[in-house]
Amino acid sequence: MTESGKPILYSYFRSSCSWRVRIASRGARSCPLTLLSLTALALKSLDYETVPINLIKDGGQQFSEEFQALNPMQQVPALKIDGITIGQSLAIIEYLEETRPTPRLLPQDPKRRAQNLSVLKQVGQENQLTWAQKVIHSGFNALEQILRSTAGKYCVGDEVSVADLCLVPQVANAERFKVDLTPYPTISRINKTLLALEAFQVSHPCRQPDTPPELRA
Ligand SMILES: N[C@@H](CCC(=O)N[C@@H](CS)C(=O)NCC(=O)O)C(=O)O
Ligand SMILES: *[C@@H]1O[C@H](CO)[C@@H](O)[C@H](O)[C@H]1NC(C)=O
Ligand SMILES: CC(=O)N[C@H]1CO[C@H](CO)[C@@H](O)[C@@H]1O
Repeated sequence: MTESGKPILYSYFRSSCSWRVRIASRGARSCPLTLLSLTALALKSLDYETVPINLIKDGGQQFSEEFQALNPMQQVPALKIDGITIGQSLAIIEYLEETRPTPRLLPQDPKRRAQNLSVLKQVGQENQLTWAQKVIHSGFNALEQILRSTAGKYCVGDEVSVADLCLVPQVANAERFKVDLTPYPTISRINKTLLALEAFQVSHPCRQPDTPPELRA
């Protein structure tokens, strides 16, 4: 916690796992009060402060002794909250879901939740593998097929869920690695719908406290 008592997110603007967590939360600096109600409608309202961890500078700030003491995995994101520090984006999101259940990001019905977790797993696993085109293609092939039966407006019906928090950063990865997305019309459609939401915009890599000026938009 900071002196102000706010949770701290250790984050890197370009990190897709960090972006997942940013969508679920609400950065103190990136969300003006006037937009608050909009965000709260879609996702959890959690005020936090960002401590940027530059993965490239100084040989990687994630390897510093100070950060290693916080997260022995030496990766972002990590969240300091309620007196503990949590690593792993999905573990963080799960903790937020348990402790700040509104609005829910996992379906209430266990069956829906389980089925939809397969969507999540597909995307989540994808992120832990190398960011090679080949791997993104194989993940997206499977996901596109799953989404045909699960998707409404978003990945799972018409409510934003954890799967959506994983999808958008992964599409950004795919674009970065010049993956041809024409075989994935459902993924592309949902990506566009989600990126129109304010919570996905304020959490975007081009709008973080540590985004370099030349990449800001
Ligand atoms: N499974 C982890 C993956 C985290 C991860 O891969 N973080 C990357 C950035 S996207 C990182 O910190 N890389 C630094 C390094 O590997 O040195 C999660 O979901 O949080
Ligand atoms: C994802 O959505 C954004 C915003 O509409 C867009 O700029 C980007 O090209 C989209 N990517 C795909 C693959 O649809
Ligand atoms: C609400 C919803 O869309 N649930 C879906 C979760 O995923 C399975 C397929 O894996 C669908 O059959 C469910 O309808």
